[in-house]
Amino acid sequence: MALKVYGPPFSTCAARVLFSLHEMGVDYELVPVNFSAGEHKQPSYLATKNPFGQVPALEDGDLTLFESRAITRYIVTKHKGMGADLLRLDNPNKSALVGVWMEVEARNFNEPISAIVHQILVSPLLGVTTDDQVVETNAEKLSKVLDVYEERLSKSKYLAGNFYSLADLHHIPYIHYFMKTPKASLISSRPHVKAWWDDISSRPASKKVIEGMTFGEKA
Ligand code: GS8
Repeated sequence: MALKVYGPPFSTCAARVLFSLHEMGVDYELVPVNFSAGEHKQPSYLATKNPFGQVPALEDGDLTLFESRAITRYIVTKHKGMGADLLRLDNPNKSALVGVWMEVEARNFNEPISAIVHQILVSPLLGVTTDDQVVETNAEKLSKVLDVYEERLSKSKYLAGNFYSLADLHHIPYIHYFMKTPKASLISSRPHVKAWWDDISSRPASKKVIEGMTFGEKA
């Protein structure tokens, strides 16, 4: 039985899981979760999929997981040898560097970029006015993070080294939407960051998932 991913494909966190499944060549069934109807807040969803009432959730046989980054690690570990070697599990040094940059994405990068995307792209869809002050504060924070990325990517092609890894992949969902905002120049004005983004977003697996990330509703 194919594993099941719960979540709308436009959701950044659900998409993060889909990128890893496509990279590993794993079949899956995408089970839509209707945000507008509040399906993710229903008692049965909370009890059996994700107690925090969010997407994604993953079901693989008896195993149910939530938290997109934990799910991608599970997929890559379980299907090691099938697709791209995205965790470098056989090499402690490389694997540790993948771990470092996965932490950087989750702790330094995600917060400012998600705030900007939500303010500029999501708020208007919800009838809420964009708070320019929040955008500017987070753009400043993101710039500082991207300065570190620019330096790092001038020394290696990808974040953890000269190999594509989950550390890179985890960035794709938010940058995809961010590039549709007037703040996209924070990426495109940094030559190494821009070259890295062009590279990771044009991988066949990336292109396939990005096709489904149409922004009609909420990211
Ligand atoms: C965050 C999940 C999350 O924010 C993860 O899986 O990585 N740390 C978790 N999910 C959002 C959609 S992300 O586009 C979500 O479900 N939002 C709806 C809500 O909170 O009601």
